[in-house]
Amino acid sequence: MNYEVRGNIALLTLNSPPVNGLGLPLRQAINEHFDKALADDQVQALVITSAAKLFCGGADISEFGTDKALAEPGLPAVCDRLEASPKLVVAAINGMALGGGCELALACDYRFAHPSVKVGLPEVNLGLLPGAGGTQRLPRLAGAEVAVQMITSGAPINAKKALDAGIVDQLAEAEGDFVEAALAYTQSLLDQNTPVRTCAELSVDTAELPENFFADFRKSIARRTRGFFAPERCIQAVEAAIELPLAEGLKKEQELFQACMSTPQARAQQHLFFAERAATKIPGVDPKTPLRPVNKVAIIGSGTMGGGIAMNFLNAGIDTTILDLSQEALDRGLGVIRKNYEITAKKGKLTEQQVEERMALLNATTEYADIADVDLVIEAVFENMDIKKKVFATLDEVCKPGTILATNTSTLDVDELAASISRPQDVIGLHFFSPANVMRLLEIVRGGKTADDALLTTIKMAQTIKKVPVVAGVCWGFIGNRVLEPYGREAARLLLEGATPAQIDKVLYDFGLAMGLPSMIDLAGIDVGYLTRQGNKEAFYGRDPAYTAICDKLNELERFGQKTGRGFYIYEGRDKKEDPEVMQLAAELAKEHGVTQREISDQEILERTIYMLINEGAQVLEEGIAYRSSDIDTVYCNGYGFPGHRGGPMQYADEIGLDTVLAAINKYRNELGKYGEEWFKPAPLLEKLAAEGKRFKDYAA
Ligand code: T1G
Repeated sequence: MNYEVRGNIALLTLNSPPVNGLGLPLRQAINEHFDKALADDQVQALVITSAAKLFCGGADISEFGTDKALAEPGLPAVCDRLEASPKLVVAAINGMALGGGCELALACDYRFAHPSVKVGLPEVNLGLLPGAGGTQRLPRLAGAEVAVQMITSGAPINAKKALDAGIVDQLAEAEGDFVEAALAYTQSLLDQNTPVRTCAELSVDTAELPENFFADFRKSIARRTRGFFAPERCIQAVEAAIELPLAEGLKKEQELFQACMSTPQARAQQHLFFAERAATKIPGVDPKTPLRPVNKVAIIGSGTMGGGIAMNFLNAGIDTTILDLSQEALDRGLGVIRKNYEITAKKGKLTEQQVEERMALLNATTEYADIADVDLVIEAVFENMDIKKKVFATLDEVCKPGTILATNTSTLDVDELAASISRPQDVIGLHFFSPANVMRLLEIVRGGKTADDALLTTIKMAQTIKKVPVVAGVCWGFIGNRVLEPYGREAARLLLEGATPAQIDKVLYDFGLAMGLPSMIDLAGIDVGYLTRQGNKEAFYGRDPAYTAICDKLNELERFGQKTGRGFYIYEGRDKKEDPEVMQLAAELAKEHGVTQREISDQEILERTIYMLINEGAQVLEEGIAYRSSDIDTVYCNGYGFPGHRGGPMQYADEIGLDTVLAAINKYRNELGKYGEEWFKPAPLLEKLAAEGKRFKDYAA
């Protein structure tokens, strides 16, 4: 932290890379320099700003769970001291102010901000609530509605909105020296004998608060926050700001904060915060490796995936060319892209001008010669190896040296594709998830010969297009679909053994998944699953014909799911209902395959589906397909609807104990006869770590 006195203003500059995290050292520094300014008679006011591009990223999350987080001065005490200052304190918000960083600013008397900044309280994304006065000061400055929306969504707001809401008092000019402007603003407050202004003197203005506001607000977020512990406590804290004087409200906030901090959910969500960032670090690869440029991109295939992939690059302002075999296909594909943008614009999330800007970056061609000079090509053609090899052979001939050649395959062998051309070092898998312009996850499949710079370039590219990259090795299904497979197998098997689709769906929905497996298969298409299985017959049919029986039968009956109105369920409009025919079918298939039907408990359904998913995750980890267990969690929480409040399958296993998972797997191995012996083999790594009393997160290959 830097300290200097300019005239009669003390300038305190936060300078603790990477994000001015308010860990113990910085909290101590703020206190020390604050005391220094108070003791200096020349100093009449203080300005707090940052030397970094952002103002402050909040409390130091890496301190949570350690003594440092509780060591004095705690962040609440630092904020309370700023608020009680007898000398004027101005927060000069030069960049992003999040969490405790925003609370630090709220504890100052006035807030001066650069027009480009954003302020927010994202603690709810970490399973917490603002714990340094944010839930008490923000409602007093901006009102309960703005406050409860910001605190439960965790979404930052821009400087103009913050000014309108009363969070920021004055915006700087966009150009010019921001610190000088902040000092001049502060001097003007002094010249006007502006008094200190503490939130303790303010009460929450509820005059405009609609009747039943909080009850209605709770209903409005119920679906999005289903299963999460923190959002309700956020609301209770804001209600306390209305009902209690500041000092008591701050106490209530601390109680609620500690209640959140001690939950497995908080551990899970903080785990995911670091997991997402850890996934961009590749063992053995120098992060300073120079990257290849990605200024121009081409997408081969203008279908649903190709169009969705293209939109990601258009949104990032990158020149994008879509190539397809016919002008008709191109016209259809481009029409879908424009329509998608127009729908987004109708929702107010894009302006007409922004739509046109995006469309202006989009080129279309049927000629490979037109994409000779692009930096990255992503093929999104039919999921067939021969077709993909033909595309790659042409790209190999046409594209300039150094162009990264990516396949969007979801299961095919990237190494086989790479070996079919002259430059395997340029080949990589970029597995987008449908809808490709919406889903955050991007599995980056590193081939055996993929060059390090190509790999790091695609990771950076993923972040540029606002995806969450996770690097996977080459195997069937990479990380996501590979680990999903035994989970799907158990759900299908349980149907034969007597569980109903609705029972399985309810167990998994109540666990926190966006939807259970029968519903997910009906949504994705039973015919799609059937086709995928034909591409890997050995894996799906080689060991147990019963395992795919019910899905194959539904496919044969052309019950493809939602798209045909019948699958595991019958669909009438948006309603779905159980179909006795499906249970009858399951009973007949069970008889045919010698499977005994019985009453199955919810707990067995949960354990057999989730634990076998975890078991496969352990295999993937041991094989090095995933570098770390948290990569598997990042995949599952960003691409497969695994509940964020559980932190992902591997974090969940670590939380309940690997011995618990292992004991259950061994139980089913013994209880399920031949099927159990065949399929419930514990992964060696799971057995090893459980025996050592360790967690998956303790494992590094
Ligand atoms: N604590 C510790 N480390 C942090 C951090 C934080 N708050 N924020 C970022 N990092 C690390 C991150 O792990 C990465 O490390 C590096 O900094 C760069 O981050 C009492 C309790 C600020 C918008 O939730 O949203 O305040 O991987 O890659 O893209 O009420 O970081 O390089 O080793 O994300 O420029 C609330 C979390 C905390 C904000 C910058 N604050 N951070 O994005 O960089 S709880 C947050 C972010 C709290 C109080 C409560 C983003 C960013 P490494 P990055 P970026």
